[in-house]
Amino acid sequence: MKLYWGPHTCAIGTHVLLEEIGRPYEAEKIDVAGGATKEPWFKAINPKAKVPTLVLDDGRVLTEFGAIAVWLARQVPHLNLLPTDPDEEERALSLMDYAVGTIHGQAFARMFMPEKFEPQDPVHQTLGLGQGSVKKQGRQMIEEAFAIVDGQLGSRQWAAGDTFGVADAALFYVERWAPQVDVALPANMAAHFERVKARPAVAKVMQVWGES
Ligand SMILES: N[C@@H](CCC(=O)N[C@@H](CS)C(=O)NCC(=O)O)C(=O)O
Repeated sequence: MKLYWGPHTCAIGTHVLLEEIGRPYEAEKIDVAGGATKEPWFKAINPKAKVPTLVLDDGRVLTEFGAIAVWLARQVPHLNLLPTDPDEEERALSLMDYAVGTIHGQAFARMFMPEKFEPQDPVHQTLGLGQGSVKKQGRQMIEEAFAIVDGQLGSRQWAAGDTFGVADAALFYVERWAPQVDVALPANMAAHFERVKARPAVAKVMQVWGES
């Protein structure tokens, strides 16, 4: 298996899951911020031009954080990365989808790429008129979403079930972005973030990413 990743991206959650499952893999760093995902060679692999992109040994290409996470979890059922209990499984998928689709895709995206959310007419585009309000909205969405996740985590060690799993990897990558936008993690999320970081697999990945 080969994971394409770029610094500061959500692909760290996938990298963590790969490290956790203990199967052989390669990880190739690409310059996402510099536009590497838009280059023809990368789009030939993943036309969506995004990381995480996971290429399997038989050449199949897996995309989308949640889909890759579930696929990886199913390779190693004994690790319980996705709970088998239907209620806990729903909880894991719900939290993961909220982290990926709403917290990342809606809220952080407004902070990181406000130009994609502001009106596309030449006046707004030239003067950047809408960016301030887009960022403000993004911050508010992050704070509201963090409060919801914090309440759902409560005193639980892990997002769902009794062990680390796919939802923890998703929460970890959005928790890690909080300082970049100067938003404080609420107490339960802050404790969760430290718990995830303390895992040997996570420490190893963070070292590779130059974040330890
Ligand atoms: N829906 C995708 C989102 C992935 C995504 O947004 N990746 C970002 C990095 S965090 C990316 O590759 N951006 C490159 C670009 O847009 O040029 C998923 O869940 O995997």
